[in-house]
Amino acid sequence: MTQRGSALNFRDFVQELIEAGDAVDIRQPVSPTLEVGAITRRVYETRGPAPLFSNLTEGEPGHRVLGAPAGLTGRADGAYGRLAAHFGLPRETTPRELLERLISAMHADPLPPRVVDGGPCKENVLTGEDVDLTRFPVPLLHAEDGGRYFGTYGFHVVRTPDGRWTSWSVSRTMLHGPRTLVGPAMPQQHLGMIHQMWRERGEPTPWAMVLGAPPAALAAAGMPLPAEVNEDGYVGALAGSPVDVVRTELHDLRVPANSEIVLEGWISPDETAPEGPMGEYHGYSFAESKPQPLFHVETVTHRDDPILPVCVAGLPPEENHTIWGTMISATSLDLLRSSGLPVSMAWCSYEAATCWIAVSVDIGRLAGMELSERQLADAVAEVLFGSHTGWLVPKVILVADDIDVTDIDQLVWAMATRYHPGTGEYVYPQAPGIPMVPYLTPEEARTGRGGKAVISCLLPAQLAGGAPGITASFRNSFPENVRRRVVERWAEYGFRR
Ligand SMILES: Cc1cc2nc3c(=O)[nH]c(=O)nc-3n(C[C@H](O)[C@H](O)[C@H](O)COP(=O)(O)O)c2cc1C
Ligand SMILES: [Mn+2]
Repeated sequence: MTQRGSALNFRDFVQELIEAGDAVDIRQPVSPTLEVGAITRRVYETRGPAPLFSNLTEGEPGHRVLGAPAGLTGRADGAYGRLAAHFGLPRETTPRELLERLISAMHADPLPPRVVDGGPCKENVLTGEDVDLTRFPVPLLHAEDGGRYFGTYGFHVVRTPDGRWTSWSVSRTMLHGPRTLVGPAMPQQHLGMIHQMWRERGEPTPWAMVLGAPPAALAAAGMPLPAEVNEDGYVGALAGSPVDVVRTELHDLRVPANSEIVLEGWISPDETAPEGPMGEYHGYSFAESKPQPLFHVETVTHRDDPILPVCVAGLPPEENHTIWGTMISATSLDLLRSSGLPVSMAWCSYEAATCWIAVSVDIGRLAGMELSERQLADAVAEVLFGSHTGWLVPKVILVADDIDVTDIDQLVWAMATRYHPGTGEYVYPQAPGIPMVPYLTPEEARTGRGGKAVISCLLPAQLAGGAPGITASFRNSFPENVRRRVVERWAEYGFRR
C-alpha cells in the first residue's frame, strides 16, 4: 500500500485537480517540442486549469506530462487551490494560513522518512543499455532555450559523505545526452555545498533526481530551510506522517516510494557542459549558456505510464513564484519574527517574480521600540540579507500592517502614496545576493554582492505609531449598519456578485 492523498502522492494530486475542474486531461496529440510549453505558458497567463498531456507525439506511448502544477486559478474559483493541494489543504486556504502552517512545521519535531521495501516507483527498472532519457517526452519549453529540460519540477537527492545531512532541493536539469543531464549546483545552495564536499574527496557525488514526487516534498525541496536541515524530516512534520521512501538501486540514497520517475547516478566531480539559456524565474531569457556540472544517469525507475511535471518558467505566475516565492515568504517571516522585529507578515508578491518581499510592520509595536526608519531598515536588512533565504530576494518593501501584503492592489497603492523618493530607500551594496537578478551590473553579478535595498513605505505618522488619516474605502468610510444593509440587499439592487 502506498501513501495516498494529494500532499504525499503525486498521482492522487493530479486526480484531485481533475475532479476539482482544475486540470484537464488533453487527449489530442500534442508535441513536446514547443507545443507543451506554449499551452502551459498560456495556461499560466490566462489562469486556466493545469494541462495533463496524455497523448504526446514524442516519447514512449503512455508517457504523460503535467504542465503548470502550481499555476494560479481564476480568482473566482480560489486562486491558490492548486498550491493548497500540494499540502493537502482546502482549496480556499489563504496565503496567511498557508504560511502559518509552514512555519509551525518548522518548529515541530522533524518526522524522518520511513524506509519501505518497494513502491510504485519500482514498477519499471531500467539499467545499462536500456537507460535512454530520450524515451521520455522531454519538452523543449521555449524557442529560445538551449536544450530540452527534463528537470524543471523535480528535486535532487544528495547526502554528505559522512551521512549526517540529506538534502532534497529543486534545481533545473537540461538534457545533455541519452544518459547525461547538465544543470546548476550553485555553491550557496545545498546541492552545490554537498557536491563540493564530495569533490574535495576527489569522488563523484552519489545523486538521484525525483520527478513527480509527493507535492509536499517538492515544495519543501524548493524551500530555503537552513543548512544541515533534512527536508525529508520537515515534509513528515508538515504532512503529519513520515514520507515512505525506498532505497535507490545504485546506491544507498532514499527516494519517495510513489514518485513517478527516479533518475539515479552521479554528479561528475570535474566534467562540465554548456547549459541554458532558458526562460527564467525573473521573466527573462538571456542569450547565453554557462558551463555547469554533468549528471550521469545509470539507472532509471518509473511508474507505469509516468507523468513528468513541468514548469515553463518566465513571466509570473509560475511555480518559481507560487512555490518558491511562498516558501521564501514562510522562512523569511519566521526569521524576522524570531529576531524580535515587529513584523506581522511577509510575502513575495508573485507579480514581482521573486525579486521583492513585502513585509508588513506592526505599527503599535514599532512605536514602543523607538526605532528610526533607518534603524528598522538596517535591522531588517541584517536579519534577512545575511540568511540563506534572504540571499535569494534583493528587495524588501516595508509597509504598515493596515496593508494586506498578499493583495497586490493594496501594495501598489501603498508604494505610490507612501514611499518617499530620496529618503525612503536604504541600499546595501555589500549584502550578498543571488547573481541572477536581471538589473545587477556585471561587477555585482561577478562578486555576488549589491543591488539590494529596503524600501520603506511607512508614513511619518506611522513611524510614530499613529494612523495617517482614514483610508477612504467601503470598510472604513461607512458605519457598520450601513455596510450590513448594503451587503444584505446586494442582489436586490440587481447586482450579480
Ligand atoms: C520550480 C522551481 C525551480 C527552481 N529552479 C532552481 C534552479 O534552477 N536553481 C536553483 O539554484 N534553485 C532553483 N529553485 C530554488 C531552490 O529550489 C530553492 O532555493 C531551495 O531552497 C534550494 O534548496 P536548498 O535550500 O536545500 O539549497 C527552484 C525552485 C522552484 C520551486
Ligand atoms: Mn536544504
